[in-house]
Amino acid sequence: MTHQPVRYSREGDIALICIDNPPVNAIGQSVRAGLIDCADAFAADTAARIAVLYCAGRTFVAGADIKEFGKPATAPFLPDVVARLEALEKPVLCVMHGTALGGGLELALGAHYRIGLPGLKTGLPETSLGLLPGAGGTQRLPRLTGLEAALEIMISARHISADQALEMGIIDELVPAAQDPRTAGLVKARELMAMGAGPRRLCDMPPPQVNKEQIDTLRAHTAARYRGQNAQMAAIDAAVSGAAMPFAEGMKHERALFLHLRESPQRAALVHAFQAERKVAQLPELDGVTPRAFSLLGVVGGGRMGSGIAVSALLAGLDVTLLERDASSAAQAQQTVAQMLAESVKRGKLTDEARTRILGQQFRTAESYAALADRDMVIEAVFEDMDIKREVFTQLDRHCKAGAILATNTSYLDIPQIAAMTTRPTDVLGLHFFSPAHIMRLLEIVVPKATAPDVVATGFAFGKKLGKVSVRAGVCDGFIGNRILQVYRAVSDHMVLAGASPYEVDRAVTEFGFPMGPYAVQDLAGLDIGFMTRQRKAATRDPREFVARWADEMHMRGWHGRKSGQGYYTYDTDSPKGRPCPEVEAIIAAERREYGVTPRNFSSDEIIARYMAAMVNESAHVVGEGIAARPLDVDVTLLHGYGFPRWRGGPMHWADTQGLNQLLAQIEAFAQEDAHFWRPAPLLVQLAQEKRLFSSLNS
Ligand code: T1G
Repeated sequence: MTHQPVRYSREGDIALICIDNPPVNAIGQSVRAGLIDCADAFAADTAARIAVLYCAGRTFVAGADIKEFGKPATAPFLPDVVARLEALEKPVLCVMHGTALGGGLELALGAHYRIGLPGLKTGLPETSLGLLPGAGGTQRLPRLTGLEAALEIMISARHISADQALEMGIIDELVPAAQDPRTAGLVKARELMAMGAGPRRLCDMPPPQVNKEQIDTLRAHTAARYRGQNAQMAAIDAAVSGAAMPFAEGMKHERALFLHLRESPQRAALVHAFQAERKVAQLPELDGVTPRAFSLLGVVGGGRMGSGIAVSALLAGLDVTLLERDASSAAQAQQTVAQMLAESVKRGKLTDEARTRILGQQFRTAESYAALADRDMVIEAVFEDMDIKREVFTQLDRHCKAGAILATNTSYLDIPQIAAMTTRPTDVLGLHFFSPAHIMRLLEIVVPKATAPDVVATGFAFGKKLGKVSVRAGVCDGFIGNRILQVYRAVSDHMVLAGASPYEVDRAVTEFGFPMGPYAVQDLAGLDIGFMTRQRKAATRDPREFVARWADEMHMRGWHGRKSGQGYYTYDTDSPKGRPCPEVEAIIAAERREYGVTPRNFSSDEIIARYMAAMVNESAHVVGEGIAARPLDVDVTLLHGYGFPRWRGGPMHWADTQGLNQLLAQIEAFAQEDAHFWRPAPLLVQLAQEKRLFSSLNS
């Protein structure tokens, strides 16, 4: 018998409409059709006086089926399904549990009564997918909560809690104790019948009041906050216009806006990002491999990174022993961890009691490697120096139990070389966190050839436990993210040498959608970091590679960026965010003269064309060499670790939208200026010739 995603049944005079479409009861065509059939069955069932709509499984409907986007829309359409429910002459009660989101909340709003189970989260996150609520959410929710509250939910795309939903009137009642949705529905339905409750339709409620001044402010704020994005402004348009027209007209207006966004490149990019960050942990090498234990974690090094890693693990419920070299460093680490946990309490991620419990029971510092003997996994986060790593891994090898996993957080040192310092190279891998480690979600799992499959699987299980987005990386200088970063920073320097100012490059890059440009980022990270990287690479650098000397000159002057008040930008009370610095431009001009360069102008378009061509080309090298498993792995890395604008999907998704032939032609033209830097990636050449897209490699 084929699975029925929506089932109709009756208990006495109560009809039960149950959606059962794992894993999250997404509303695809079969669910929509099933709901229409059940609505018709309920209407015709003279013995049924009220209907309970609920879901089986872990959550009420989590939204329309994202997998259907990009394909032709198929009837019955969700707005019509919701309208069918709402129009029923007998009352419909909806029981919401889990994450009732998007089309799930809109379906619930089509019911006449709504109750929530403890732990319910709800909301209209469509704008995070480049859409707006397209099944009446922009019309019904404002009638329930008021316009501003509804718009805040749509624009922020945040999940609101059960208590907030009750307070806003989205649910009529929060069921006190954890019950299964069916039982809770039957109890409430009997109550409603006893009250003689009839249909209560949101479409019949008066439209929300519009405070023009507040809406204008909201429009301005949203346009600035979501610069370049379409969905948020469209949601405002749909809801505000709907408030000034009959319900049916408002629904038509919402539908037109929704269908337009559904076909937009931004929707395609955002859905790609959503699917990619889930697919990135799905790797054939992990199939059927059982991870090792990792609940007892050791961290070596209690600086910002080590403490951040410890806090990330503590927040995930792991037990952590943090090793420092002496009592004062251990005390400092203890203080850093306690402070980071206090910040988590302030951000509402943790209760004060939980923080006390963590510090009392789950966390401890130590000064002897013997304290790590019971650890399932140890992550080293000490200074980026091979001699120090050698000392640490020699000690770990000596003290850690057999089967313990030894991980390094190094950003660029040679992990196979570190592994060779131990007698257990199969148990060694890289876990490259991004600072601050307890906030940034990206985790590069760097896998030397010798690493055992269950060690890799443990890295991914550990990353999932910590709520990270884990990406598998092969071994090379900079792994995936930093390797690509170095190239688009280099192309920026090439353009600055040729005549662009650092400030023009930063402006073009922020207009493209990055939060900051490459020079502002270097100021933030510290120009001394860049100086040390250049020094490190000097010995092995290809002599054909251009390296700007102005950055060294700035370093010599003690200009270390934001932390010293002077970098590419000048930072002071007048310009806390930094202002261009004529002295920097003079230093750059002097270097141009040394190279005999006559500076020329660069338009923002040319800056972006070169910036993105360099980024895509290096990304294609990274995928072609197997450092990244698929193009989507590069997209996820750049989205989650380097500020790539999510509504553009990542460099490889973006490249597909531009056309690989066009990009290859640009790179080949640039290669006339510098064949070494602009060597076309073989994978890009191959795909362009075969008229394929990077996405064809994401399966
Ligand atoms: N459609 C299809 N599949 C979905 C899905 C959806 N809406 N949501 C999740 N999945 C899949 C997901 O791909 C994964 O699959 C599995 O479910 C578990 O998800 C008309 C147009 C609900 C909070 O934006 O936020 O309604 O990888 O790993 O961490 O106005 O999924 O196992 O094969 O994320 O527990 C609006 C999107 C849609 C919610 C659960 N709804 N989903 O998180 O599990 S647009 C959303 C989420 C819409 C209407 C509009 C999360 C979650 P696989 P997961 P999780």
